[in-house]
Order: sequence, then C-alpha cells, then structure tokens
Amino acid sequence: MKTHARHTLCATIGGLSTLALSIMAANVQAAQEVSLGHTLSSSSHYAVGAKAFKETLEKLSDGAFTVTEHPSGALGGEREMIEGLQIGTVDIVITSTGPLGNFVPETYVLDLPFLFENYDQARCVLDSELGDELLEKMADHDLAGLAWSENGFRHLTNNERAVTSPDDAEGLRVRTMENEVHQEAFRQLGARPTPMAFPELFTALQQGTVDGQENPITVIVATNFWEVQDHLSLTGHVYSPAVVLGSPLLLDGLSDEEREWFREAARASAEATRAEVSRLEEEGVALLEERGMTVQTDIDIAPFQEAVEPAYQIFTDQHGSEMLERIQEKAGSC
Ligand code: EAX
Repeated sequence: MKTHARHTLCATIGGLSTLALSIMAANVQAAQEVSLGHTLSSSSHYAVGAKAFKETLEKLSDGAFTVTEHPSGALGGEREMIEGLQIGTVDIVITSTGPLGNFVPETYVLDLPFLFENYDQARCVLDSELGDELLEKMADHDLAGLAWSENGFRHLTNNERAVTSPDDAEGLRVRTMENEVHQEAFRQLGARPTPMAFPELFTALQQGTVDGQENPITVIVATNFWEVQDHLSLTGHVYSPAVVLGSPLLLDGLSDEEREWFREAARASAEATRAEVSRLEEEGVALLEERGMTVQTDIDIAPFQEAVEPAYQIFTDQHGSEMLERIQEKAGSC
C-alpha cells in the first residue's frame, strides 16, 4: 500500500512536471524571435534606434515577439540586408537610403545633393504625406516601409588635403554609397566616386584604396574613422535619410494589430535615433577634433551647390520631376 501510494505520488509529480515543461515550452514557442540588422556599431544612433524598437515591440506585444539586434554589418552591408528582407533571411533592417534606390527607384529623389537645408526641413518633409507615399511605394518592391528614421547630413573626410572648395575635391578617390545619384554628384564635383559597401570601408581607408569618404558626424564617430582619416570638411552636401524596413514575408503573415505594433516600434525607433543624431551633431565635431582631425567648419557651400547642379538635370531626365517638385514645394512651406 505504502509502495503504491509512493508510486502514485511520483507519477503525479512526474505528470505535473511534464505538464509544467510543456507549458513552458509553449511559452517559449509563442515568443517569436525577430532579427534586426544594421551596419553601425553598438554605440551608434542606429543602435539607439534598435533598442527603442526592441523595447517598444516587446512591450506592446507583451513578450510575444523578442528582438535580436545584429549590429556592425554582422548580416552584411545594406544592399545585402535589403535583399535579405525580400527573401526573409532578416526581419527588420535599419538602413540609409544608400542602396535603396536600386530596389525602390522612387526613393532616389531623396538622395539629391543639397535637397534639404536643415534637419527640421528634412524631418518635416519625411513626416508629411510625401514621406508616407514613399514608404507605401516600397510594398511594390517586396519591402515593407515602416518609418523614416535618420542617418544625418553627410560631410567629407579624406587623407589628402583640407577641402574647402570644389577644386580641392578634384581627383579625390571618394568612397560613395552604392547609389547612382550620389555617384553622379561626386563626378560633377570632379572627384572619383568609388561605390563600396559600408562594412568594407574602414579597411579601404586604412589601406589607401580610397582617399576619402563621406558620412554624417554620428557615423564618423561611431566607426572611429578619425583613426584612418585626417581631414574633415563640414560640407553637409546631402541629407542621408534612414528607414526602418520590414520583411513582407514576416509582416504579411501578421494580424492587423500585430503589424501596428511593428509600425509603432519603428516610429519609436526613428524618434530615438533622430534625438541621438541631434545630440551628437555638435559634440561629435569637438570629439573628432580632439582625436586629431583637422576640421574645416566655415565652408562656403554655394560653389559646391553650383558644381553638383547638373546632377539634378540628369536625375529628372531619368526619373521625372514630379516628386522632386512636390518635395521642394513642401520643404519651402516647412
Ligand atoms: O547607414 O554606407 C554608409 O555610408 C551609411 O551611411 C552607413 O552604412 C549607415
């Protein structure tokens, strides 16, 4: 009898623990892992955005989704990651518009040099119905545009000389993003544009494959480019938007409510990233000077603007002028 009772008890405990384990397993299974990739380091403005995305999505979904960040180009460059979204090997990507025009040509308009005058204007246009329209266009190209985020105004760095005029840029081998509008602008400037994926850039600068590159202050700081570049010129020659993109292969399978959580998480991510860009903009220049870069702050941008002007005609010949005009009009009223 005693033995029987013990057996029954053991069986009950055994049964309970099996039950408990299967409940736990069910919970683990219910939490769906979402991968998020970007090219910048974990001290960057994209990492700040990734954290906000993770916190917001995990909170809104009450833990049903967990986000794993893959920074520093661990999943490849931005072009590769965008391809990854289309085939479902990554779920969320924070990327500049650098290679995006190769997939969604409608976004090339945003890459025109000197399109926006300042951060407020760029943010105002991207947050308007025009920004929404461009986000929606992405669905036609197997991408889900979730929110406009920010990379920042791009400035030129190089190892040859202090650049203060277009003449100084003549002949410089400048790494550009894999973006035809940017490449054209640098050709017009008289430089030799060399498109390259971001994860290859540090080594290319170190080995002298290229003389220079251009990126926002936040990127120059977060990637330690001051270690391999001597001169910084605050040209602010183009505003570099970033965008939070999702894989339709994930998002199309979700409920409306779930999809809205992803959108909200993307908006929170963009807001946090923009705040970090603003914070680092001035602080970053001082830091780069401290680290030994010579910084040209007082740059007359009019001759640069004039030099790259033909890029606009080349752009409109290929892509039309309608969206450009609407953006310029909107920017004027921002
Ligand atoms: O989006 O490729 C670049 O220069 C970008 O600015 C960088 O990957 C961050």
